[in-house]
Amino acid sequence: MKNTLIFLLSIINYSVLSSQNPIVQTNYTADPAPMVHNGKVYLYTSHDEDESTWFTMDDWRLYTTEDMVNWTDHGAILSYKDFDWAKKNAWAPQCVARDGKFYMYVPITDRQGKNGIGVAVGNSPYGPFIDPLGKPLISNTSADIDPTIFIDDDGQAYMFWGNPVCYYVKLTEDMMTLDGDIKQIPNTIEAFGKREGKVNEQRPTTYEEGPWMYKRNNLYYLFFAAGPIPEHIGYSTSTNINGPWTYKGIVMPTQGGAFTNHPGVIDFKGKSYFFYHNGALPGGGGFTRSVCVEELKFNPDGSIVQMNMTEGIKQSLGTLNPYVKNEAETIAWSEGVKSMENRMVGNFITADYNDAYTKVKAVDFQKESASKFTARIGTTHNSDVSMEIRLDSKEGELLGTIKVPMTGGNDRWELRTIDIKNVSGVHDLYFIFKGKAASQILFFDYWMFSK
Ligand code: FUB
Repeated sequence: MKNTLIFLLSIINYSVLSSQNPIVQTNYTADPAPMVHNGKVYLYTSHDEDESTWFTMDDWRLYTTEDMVNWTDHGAILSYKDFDWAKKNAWAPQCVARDGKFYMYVPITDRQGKNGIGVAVGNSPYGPFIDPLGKPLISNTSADIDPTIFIDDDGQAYMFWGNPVCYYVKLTEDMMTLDGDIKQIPNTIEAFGKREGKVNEQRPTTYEEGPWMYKRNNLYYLFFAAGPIPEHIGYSTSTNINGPWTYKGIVMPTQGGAFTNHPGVIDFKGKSYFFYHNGALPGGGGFTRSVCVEELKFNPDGSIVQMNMTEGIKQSLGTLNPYVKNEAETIAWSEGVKSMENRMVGNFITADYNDAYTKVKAVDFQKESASKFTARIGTTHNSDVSMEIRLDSKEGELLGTIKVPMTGGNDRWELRTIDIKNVSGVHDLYFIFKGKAASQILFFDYWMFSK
């Protein structure tokens, strides 16, 4: 009995410590829109401002990964302010690649207070993106939010969107022109299932908002945020992108402390992944949401194995090379850390309290030992500020401690190199930030090891 208890406690302890969801801890993020491009996942998100009590959302952020556990923060890559006609509400986006260009489709409220969908174009998935139309691509009704773009195997592009009904339209190859009339998927019980709870004339089915189009084995899957509020995620399928659609059930039930949810689905390195959001971070809730990811599994008949919100993907799909420059904002897990950006160094992180930390997973030091560690770092505080480098846990083996130089601002940085205890093999790496200040203890831009 005692042994069983110890075993169970060790599992619980391990699983709490190894949680990977939410995948971004340095900002509140929502409405995940993953895109796979050249062996990398580009995750575009909307962004809830800290302490938000409404959908206060000004910009869209980008995170990337090659291993599904270490995510690099690329900061805000587009703002509603980049659209001359926009007033507010940088809501659920999606970016797609076509012929070497990247198209960001975004819902925005215009200066007349009308909802619409804009498109911004970039030559790189990191931006910059510009608005070539200078006006919304779609602006018909208040339902015009939450675009999902899908390019079919024959090259035909489609946009689906809407709340409380789902519209769709073909796009021409330039991705910025409507090709034909806007249609609406009939909002029938057959297509979207019967809504539970109070009868609502406007919303008779479970379809609410946030559609995401996906295709597998010639079957089209329409994922969507489903009502009543608080939302769950449902899905419908069709053998034809023009329908008819058949409601197939729940992908993820209502969970996680946010009253909205939003699906995003990709195939990556032989697996399928389902992105969503909840309110799981400290201070989190309906207007301070966080993006999470689960592996998406299918039954042999193509139906989806319903899933719960869990601690996420724990197994890295690769290893990280410590002998090249690694960004401090490449993080598998962190506590007490915020990401920031400026012109001088781009994206970097700051620690908001003593013992705040970041963790990077599956770092491969190889057989030969690393013996030196270098970081670009700085602080505005005169008192003792340092950064510990530890292995495998926050209390794990101490490789070394860097005394952080008083540079005087996050526009002034120093490169510091220290000797460390020799290390080889594959390890999780922890950076633990020490200092007495009440916030912004230090600034940390990048790190690398050498032999
Ligand atoms: O994030 C703002 C809005 O909340 C989105 O557009 C909806 O899908 C819901 O998540």
